[in-house]
Amino acid sequence: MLSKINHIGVAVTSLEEALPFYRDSLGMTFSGTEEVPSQLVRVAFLSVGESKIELLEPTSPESPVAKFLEKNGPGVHHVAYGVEDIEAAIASLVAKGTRMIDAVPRNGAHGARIAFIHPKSSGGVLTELCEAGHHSH
Ligand code: CMX
Repeated sequence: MLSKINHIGVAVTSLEEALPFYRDSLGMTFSGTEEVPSQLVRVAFLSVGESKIELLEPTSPESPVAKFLEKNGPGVHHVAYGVEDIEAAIASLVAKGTRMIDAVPRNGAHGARIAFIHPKSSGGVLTELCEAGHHSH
């Protein structure tokens, strides 16, 4: 069902403050920032080989990432797996009793379609399914 780890999401208070470590100290390839209004975040993608890190900055106090930062401070926020067919993946998980945050996919960065599994159903690890868009990461 899963093709690979698509990216790892990292919650930050400021993209500008977090970027130099990943881009300059670690030397990862920075591919720009994008606002994802449906998730109330601004994201930056950095790649190393075929793996990616997604830095997440909240754009509103209502953002799930703002709540996460309040509770935990900056750090690893979610793991995203690539899927070929997100509706089929959701249906399969629901059939196995998994609690989805998104039973219907929503739009993520880079034209991807995404759906989150509730951390209560995945041992405390917020888990994302990610079906790549045409011009996607
Ligand atoms: N990882 C693990 N657990 C998490 C979590 C995270 N990133 N975020 C929240 N939780 C846990 C909380 O610790 C809390 O656990 P307890 O009940 O044991 O205390 C529980 O989930 C509920 O958290 P909450 O702070 O009360 O917040 P909400 O219920 O309002 O929301 C969640 C929780 C997971 C439903 C919400 O954060 C969500 O919908 N997340 C998915 C969307 C998202 O994060 N989008 C940003 C990413 C954008 C992108 O990649 O494009």
